[in-house]
Amino acid sequence: MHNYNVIVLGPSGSGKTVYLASMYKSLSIQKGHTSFFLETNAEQRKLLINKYTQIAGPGDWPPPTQYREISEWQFRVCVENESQYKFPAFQFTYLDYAGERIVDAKQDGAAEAEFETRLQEADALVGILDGRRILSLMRGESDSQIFLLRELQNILDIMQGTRCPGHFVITKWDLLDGKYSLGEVRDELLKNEDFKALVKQRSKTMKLPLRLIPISSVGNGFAELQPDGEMRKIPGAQPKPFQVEMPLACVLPDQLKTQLEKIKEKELKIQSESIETEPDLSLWDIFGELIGSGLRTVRQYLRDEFQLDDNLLKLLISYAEMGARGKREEAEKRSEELRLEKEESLKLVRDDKTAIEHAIRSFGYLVSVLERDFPESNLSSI
Ligand SMILES: Nc1nc2c(ncn2[C@@H]2O[C@H](COP(=O)(O)OP(=O)(O)OP(=O)(O)O)[C@@H](O)[C@H]2O)c(=O)[nH]1
Ligand SMILES: [Mg+2]
Repeated sequence: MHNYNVIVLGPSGSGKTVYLASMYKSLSIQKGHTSFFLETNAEQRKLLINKYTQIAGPGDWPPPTQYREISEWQFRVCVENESQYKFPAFQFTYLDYAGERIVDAKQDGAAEAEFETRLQEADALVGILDGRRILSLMRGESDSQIFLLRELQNILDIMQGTRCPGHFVITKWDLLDGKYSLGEVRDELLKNEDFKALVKQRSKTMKLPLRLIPISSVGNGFAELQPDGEMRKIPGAQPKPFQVEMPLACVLPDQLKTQLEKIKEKELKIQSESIETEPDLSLWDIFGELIGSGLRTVRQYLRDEFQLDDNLLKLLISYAEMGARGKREEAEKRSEELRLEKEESLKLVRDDKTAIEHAIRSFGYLVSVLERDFPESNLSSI
């Protein structure tokens, strides 16, 4: 089973652990929208469920992750077919670093070396932007400078040194929802020169997918930020996690996109053209029709998990190539098509291969929903 390493980076208190517990809880049962589920071992399940119970219950929030504790969570994406047979499709290893480590990483040699190794092995980076800090930034409050100078800068420095796809996740979106749009938040962040430079470097020069995903681990109406800074739980309210599945769903489609960009670069080198002089060439421009030998050449470069059925591969390539360029109606049409295809493919699940194909279709569908509802989430078009 293919494993993807995902590193969650963010300062202390930004909501990393609450997000992972909430994602696991939301995805631990296969439901219509997602149509796969997450499984973990008995020990981690207990820990995550305990954390979630603490989050959802009336008492205190779970305590911060300890400095020495590197939490590593293993999630298997499984698909259950209509006869209730379960097939594992992929594994995701999530690394949840204690926030303090990110800020102080440079002070501890051994920890820094280990962290570096992990970074080089990562398939995706998730930079956590604390929704509460973003709220201060939008309001022009004084502590927003701390956010920009210290917290955001640390995440940017770390991302700068890597070549894997990444996204920014804005946590605690419940605090911003209805007050500010994602477009407004994005524009405010882009006023920061370093943020803007990173976005440009990743999307234009490195051709890496980059997203800005709003999530809320508890949803609207569960907690209220008090003037003294306390995050007070509203008595009797139930959590309704919002978009916690999206960052996970983006990992595979973004990996495919990254691989396709590398293929283009290699092929252009062979054809002795430079990707810089021809920035927006599609795979079709380079290989001609993606049938027969064109598709075979692309396949030679693709990693094992993307050695899919011809039709599915072509479909995924066409969506990856379309990226953020489509209009709203196209985005709606695309997500509806993907929803229907995903439902059809569930009926065909009978072994690991068909389960993998179904899981990939489900991820593609979720990404299309994200791009439909939050077109500004795709930073590649900046
Ligand atoms: N309103 C709101 N508050 C949240 C949400 N998620 C987390 N919080 C608040 O943020 C606090 C910190 O969340 P954690 O997940 O523990 O933060 P962390 O990033 O793991 O922090 P460290 O473990 O110290 O690195 C929680 O105790 C909550 O008060 C959310 O979705 N909405
Ligand atoms: Mg934590």
